[in-house]
Amino acid sequence: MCVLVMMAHLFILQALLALSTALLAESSLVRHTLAHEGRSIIARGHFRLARQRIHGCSDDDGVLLCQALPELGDGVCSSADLHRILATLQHQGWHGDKVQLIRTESPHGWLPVPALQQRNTRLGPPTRAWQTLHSQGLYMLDGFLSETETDSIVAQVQSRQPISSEVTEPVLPTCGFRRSTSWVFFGSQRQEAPLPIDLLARIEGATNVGRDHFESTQVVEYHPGDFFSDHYDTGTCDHIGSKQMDLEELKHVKLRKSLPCDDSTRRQGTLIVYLTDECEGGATYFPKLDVRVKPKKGRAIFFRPTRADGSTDPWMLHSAETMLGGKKFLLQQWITHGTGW
Ligand SMILES: O=C(O)CCC(=O)C(=O)O
Repeated sequence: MCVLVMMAHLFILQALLALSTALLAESSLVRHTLAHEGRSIIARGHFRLARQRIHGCSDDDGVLLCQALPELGDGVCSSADLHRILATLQHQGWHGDKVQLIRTESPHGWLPVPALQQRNTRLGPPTRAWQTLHSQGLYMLDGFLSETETDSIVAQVQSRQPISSEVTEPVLPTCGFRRSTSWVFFGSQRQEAPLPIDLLARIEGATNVGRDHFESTQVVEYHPGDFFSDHYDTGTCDHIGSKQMDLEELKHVKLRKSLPCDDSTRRQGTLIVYLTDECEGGATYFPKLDVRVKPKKGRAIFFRPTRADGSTDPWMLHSAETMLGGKKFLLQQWITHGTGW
């Protein structure tokens, strides 16, 4: 009897062992599959110029699969790209649509982001006041500032010293080029004229984010011929750094080891408020959503350039189309995941 009981126990033990080994094998298979899929999803990039070969990438029916390319974030150009784009721009002069020209000249600007996947739409607009322009996360709110407020900002800001950005060498090796004029307001300057005294409180209410995440507030002017080519507003990543690079360093940027772009340095929100409406050209265009927003006094738009983990949302690529005539002023508030300034 005793021997029989012992044999039964042994049998049960063996069966349990076999079952747990099978379960372990299954779960490691699942883990392996997930890791493999994760890698291939992360490594996918969109490539717009057909039949162009890039070292370390293979073409999969129009989608470039790059195992070796690091995920670079905000569209990094090599120095050769930068020089080619600048030469093309200079050759064309300052007339015509430079944004489109740069788009076709800078393939790498499109490479480093993950493939377009449907964004988790649960996030939604920051408050119910916003109208959804695109379900991937672009929102609009008319009347964020009154006409009196927009006119007053535009009239007063011009008596201050602006910062001009000329299209020469970009400060960072991104493919985003711009020409515009900005006025930057830091700290308590944001609660004084020419900005409305309660501006920060209003932005907090509309975006649902506290002011300690706000960067400086900017007013930007575009003269005819000015523009800002495709970019993501994501903020810098470790591999780019916030310092200026000289041309020698630029050459090596693609060879650097990819460092994660964590959420502390990147932007979780962009709020743009248009201060004028009488311009020709000069719309804000989201090429991957094919949505074009025309400036209108007091109109705000909001979108999230990165996801909660700080990774770039490829859908949010956008540009300021070339101003062809008239006047364009806007107010802009960038919002970081970390602490602002
Ligand atoms: O001027 C615009 O319409 C867009 C501005 C913009 O994208 C930016 O300043 O980051």
